[in-house]
Amino acid sequence: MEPSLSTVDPEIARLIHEEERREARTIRLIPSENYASRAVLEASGSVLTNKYSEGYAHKRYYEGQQSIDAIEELAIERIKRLFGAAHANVQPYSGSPANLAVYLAFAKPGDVVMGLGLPAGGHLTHGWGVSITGKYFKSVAYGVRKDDHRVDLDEVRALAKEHRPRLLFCGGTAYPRTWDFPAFRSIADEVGAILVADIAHIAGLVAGGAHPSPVGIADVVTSTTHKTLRGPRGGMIMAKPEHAAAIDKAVFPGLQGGPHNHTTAAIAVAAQEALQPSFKDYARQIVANSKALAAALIERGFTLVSGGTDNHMALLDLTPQGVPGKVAARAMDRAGLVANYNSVPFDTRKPFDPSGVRIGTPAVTSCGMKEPEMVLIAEWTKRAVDAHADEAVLAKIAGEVAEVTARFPPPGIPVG
Ligand code: DSN
Repeated sequence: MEPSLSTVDPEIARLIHEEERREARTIRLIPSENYASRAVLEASGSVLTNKYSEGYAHKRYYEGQQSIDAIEELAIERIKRLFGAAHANVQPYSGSPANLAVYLAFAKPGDVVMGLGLPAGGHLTHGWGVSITGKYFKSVAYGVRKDDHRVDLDEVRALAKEHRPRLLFCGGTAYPRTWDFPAFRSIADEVGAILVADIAHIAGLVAGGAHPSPVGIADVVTSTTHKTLRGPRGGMIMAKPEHAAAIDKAVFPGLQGGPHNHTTAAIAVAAQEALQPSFKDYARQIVANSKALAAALIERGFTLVSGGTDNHMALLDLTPQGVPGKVAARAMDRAGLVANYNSVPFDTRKPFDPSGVRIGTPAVTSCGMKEPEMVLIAEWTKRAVDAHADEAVLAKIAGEVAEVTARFPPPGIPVG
């Protein structure tokens, strides 16, 4: 019998076990995180990690693909069925490589690209300056309105007409409101741009019918697979039929080598889970929880960017509390509430020391928490932010959190 991990490498085994306990005993509020199921974790930790498979099913550069071809075809077929997509590529290593493949498929260095600016809730790979996408392409960022923090479609249209982008991105990482994909389609058509919807954050909501779908509207839809979709860490691209060949060529051989077959299998499993009727209930409950949490926070005096949420996340602007986002997020962490500090639109502080904290409900919903628990989370958040320098209060909250999380064990984790 081969020695187990705890025999071969007790240090790593211990750290993994500690992480299991941390994940089980704290409240996971980072909106881009979730708990993958045991089935997803099993596929992800399988022998498929041993295999090289450059190419696509039945057109590989290595032999021995009997299982791999079938697995990749299943993953593609399920993703297409889940989203109603004409074409799917499940090989991107994650969301950023998926977006980079889109640049490679349609744009040349120096071309104009447009996306929501990072400070307004956009993603680095939508053309932000420090990313390769902002260095190799001429990036024009649109923002959100100062009064309601919504994307200003008039501004998007005016900028698009002025700069004629090759790629127009919609989607973001800290945008708590619904995306109007048909409106972006009409702007893209007016200026001849390729419309790219990055649904990394909301893929599970789209799959479950809790957010409108851009599939069939956008030319290309990119996503990660591990956020609201609850799969393994991975990426995917869906495209209209006329763009299928360009996307596939850009992913391989354009950008990547061999696909991560263990991830492909786990994406297939996650898609199978998301195709079950219960996933619609899950997606709906994520949004119901998010709205309940937002309302309970507002009741407790917090200011929310845009005044609330339509989706799985909310962004707290802690300027009125006079507590920097980083100080608040670290105090919350010590209290067992794991969130991340984040810039808010028009932030007067720097990105590494911003005014906001970003929270979300995909993970707590995976644990079975509902509206009553959202009120508890809001109350703990208030107490933790108020007592950010009081270790005794933070420890007391962490104890209360552990008592409640014991009643809501997360999927995929063998310890309580
Ligand atoms: N890092 C992801 C997030 O937390 O939103 C986006 O890439």
